[in-house]
Amino acid sequence: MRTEQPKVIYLKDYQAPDYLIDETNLTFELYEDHTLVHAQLVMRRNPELGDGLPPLVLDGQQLELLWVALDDRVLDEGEYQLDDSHLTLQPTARTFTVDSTVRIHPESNTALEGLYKSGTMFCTQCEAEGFRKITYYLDRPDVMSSFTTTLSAEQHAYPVLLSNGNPVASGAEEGGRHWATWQDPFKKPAYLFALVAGDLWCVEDSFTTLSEREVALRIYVEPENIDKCQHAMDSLKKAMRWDEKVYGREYDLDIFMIVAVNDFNMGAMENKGLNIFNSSCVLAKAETATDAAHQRVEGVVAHEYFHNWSGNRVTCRDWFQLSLKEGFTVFRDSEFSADMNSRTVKRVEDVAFLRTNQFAEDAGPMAHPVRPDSFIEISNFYTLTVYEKGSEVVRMIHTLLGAEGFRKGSDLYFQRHDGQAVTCDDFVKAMEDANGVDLSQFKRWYSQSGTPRLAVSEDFDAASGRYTLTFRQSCPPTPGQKDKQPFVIPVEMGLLDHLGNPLPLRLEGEEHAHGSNRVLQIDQAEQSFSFVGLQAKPLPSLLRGFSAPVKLSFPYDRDQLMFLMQYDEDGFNRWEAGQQLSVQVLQELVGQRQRGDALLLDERLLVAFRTLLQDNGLDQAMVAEMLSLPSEAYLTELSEEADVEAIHVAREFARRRIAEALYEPLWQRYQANREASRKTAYVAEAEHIARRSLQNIALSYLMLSEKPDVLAACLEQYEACDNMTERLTALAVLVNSPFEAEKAKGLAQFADYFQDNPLVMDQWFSVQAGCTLPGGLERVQALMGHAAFTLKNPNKIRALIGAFANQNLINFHRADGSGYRFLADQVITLNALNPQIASRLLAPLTRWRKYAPARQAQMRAELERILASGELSSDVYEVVSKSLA
Ligand code: B3K
Ligand code: ZN
Repeated sequence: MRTEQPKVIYLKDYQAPDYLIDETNLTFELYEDHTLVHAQLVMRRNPELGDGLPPLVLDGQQLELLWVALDDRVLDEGEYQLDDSHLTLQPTARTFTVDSTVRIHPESNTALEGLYKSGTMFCTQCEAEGFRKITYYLDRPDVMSSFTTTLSAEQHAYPVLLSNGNPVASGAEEGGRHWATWQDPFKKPAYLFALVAGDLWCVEDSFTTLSEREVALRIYVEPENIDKCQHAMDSLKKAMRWDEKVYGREYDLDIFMIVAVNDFNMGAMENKGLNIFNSSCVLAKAETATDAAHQRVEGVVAHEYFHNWSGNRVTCRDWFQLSLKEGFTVFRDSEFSADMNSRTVKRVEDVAFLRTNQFAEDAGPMAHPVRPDSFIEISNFYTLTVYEKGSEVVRMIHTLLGAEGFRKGSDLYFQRHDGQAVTCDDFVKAMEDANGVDLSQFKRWYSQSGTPRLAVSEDFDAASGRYTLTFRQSCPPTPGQKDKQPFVIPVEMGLLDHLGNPLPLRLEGEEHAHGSNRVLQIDQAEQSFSFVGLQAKPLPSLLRGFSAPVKLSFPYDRDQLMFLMQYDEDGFNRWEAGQQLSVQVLQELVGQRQRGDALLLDERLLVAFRTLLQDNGLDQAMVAEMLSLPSEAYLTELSEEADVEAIHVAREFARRRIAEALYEPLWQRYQANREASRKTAYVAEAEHIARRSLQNIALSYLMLSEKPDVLAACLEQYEACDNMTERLTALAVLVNSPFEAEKAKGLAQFADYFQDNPLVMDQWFSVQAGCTLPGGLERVQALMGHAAFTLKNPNKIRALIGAFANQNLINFHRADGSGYRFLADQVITLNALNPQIASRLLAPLTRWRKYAPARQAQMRAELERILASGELSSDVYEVVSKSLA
């Protein structure tokens, strides 16, 4: 907890460290009621700084110092200063050694930061500033050291002892204990340190690198999960091969380990040679994990592996540079997933996620640049902006330079900075130097927050065959940033003729047309591009592949959108046209509802959906994506002032009309796909995933008809399927239906069968948390009393409380404010247990400006109540105070 006034830390105040740590030698004695940590730090004065010897200020929190020695001499109390976050001593020479022993309590660490216990196992999470809860240290990423780590523990309970690098020695001790020593030859910052001790089994494999080195691969799990590791292992090998092929990056140690733990604040952590994962991002098999979960495992395993170069070999100078490793690595993992699966589907999923969630963040009180310039608590900046928008920024560099130019840039970056802690500027500089380009204006993407708007208008001069597109960019004010300078916005585009054919593109001043797809570079507030040689007015297809994270507007009418849905050669923009059509139609319904008019769905949406369903030549996953109406959360993001009830009613009305009007084609596609699923054993591959996704969305529409045939089909799917993808959808559809008896039976059976599998129980909680029927809050409150629920496990909190507050908008925003009160109560409780989780859970309350005055007042009142609730963690304090500012 915070004892002093929280301090704001600024990028502009960055200073290189006074001292460096060349070697770190650690010994951990793990016991049930405490742990002793002995640290020996071989240090020297930073040679790049002056001659004097300033005091050495080591970071340390929640440590009980037993003794400290300087060059082997134990210091008296008067020879050092101790406060609740530092140990300060005075070196007397330019090189010296600091030894210390501290006592810590992993067994009672509920914040899951530093060294803690997950079940019976010891594990660590040090990023960003968790290492200071393990020992006194220079806990900052620009201090890189080699590590040697010895762990000792009781042999029977902790047969497996792991740390970073290579195992170098081990042995038995008296009293049933044993020890192991690990050595990591690569210098690294403390945030990449890891340790694991537990009763674990492992799945083993190996990988031969491009230069023919043999790497041992191991995935460690608790014994009951040993049958759920194959998918992660396959994903790891694919990722290793892909990084060699696409980036020329080889793995560097002789062993690569992944450990799955149940209690983890995030998805996973890229510790050198010893990745620690939330079990939800490792374990997957047909019977227990959905297609989405399989794809998440593949993506996260790849992400953490890719960090070995983008993050570990080349790391961040300071935490303001977090997107240097995260934005780049998200870009790398999304390209990997696109190559392993369907590229267009992956892009559609990522863009829908970005626009719903990151755009909301960028429009809210916590908006910050991809490279923030200040923070109170760095844990609050592992955000959608740093990760997802950061990835979009790297993607734009890739678009501007082309694949080859980008590769030249990444090669130079890795070669130039291997073993260093660097900045976002260094990354861009390598891209510039390798390609001879100037990206100085482009870098505004790193420093300016907010989502740019790009309004496009057209003009056609029939006499000269000249078609002009005019782009006007603007960016709304965000906290601390009123006026913005123009961004560099790459707009990939094409033009279609009246038959839907792509037109050759020739800009005024060019001798010939060059292809039918190109990237326009917008870098001024207002800018026009004229295409010449056109016989008739074309229809533009703009921002193909979502080539920039902007809100683009063009005055398409609904017929034009239907046309683009069918004919655009860019698959992403076919989906995008469908989304825009759906948004227009839904917004019209919202208006009707607000005026008290009868609801009337534009039949063109039904025509468009029918065409999709009847075309058997289309990728089924894309059909499923296109049939999915924009979420209530996205419609909220698009509203000036969101009307929760009207949005819900409008969307539900549209879903029912679609189900009614397209019952036949939906039923046909459902039956054909379910039939195919029945005949094929589960495989987590693109074509099969596509089939199941269309089958499942069809079922969820069909069930709205409440016909007995559909209920029977749903129950058949629920009972007879061989995989969680089909089973969970059948359950979710049942849970949202009026068939109370079947629902109760299904839920009970499911819980009974899967009660010992926490990850499956998470899905059981989520399905119920997401049920939009009235009484949602009461259901969630009741489920908090279920034996499988605990506030100590982040996955459980996300599955039940997080899913409720983020996805079940109609229930969370109940007019009496009880949803808000409930969430605030949970935040107050969690603030003491796990500040990082508490602070994340708060996000929906921070969006209060989106709602009508009555709701605003209720939400603000809950934020005020949290602020007044007592001693707040810096995590919760920062989010609440900024939201109220
Ligand atoms: N680098 C970790 C993030 C850990 C954050 C802890 N507050 C996961 C990842 O992005 O790979
Ligand atoms: Zn990452």
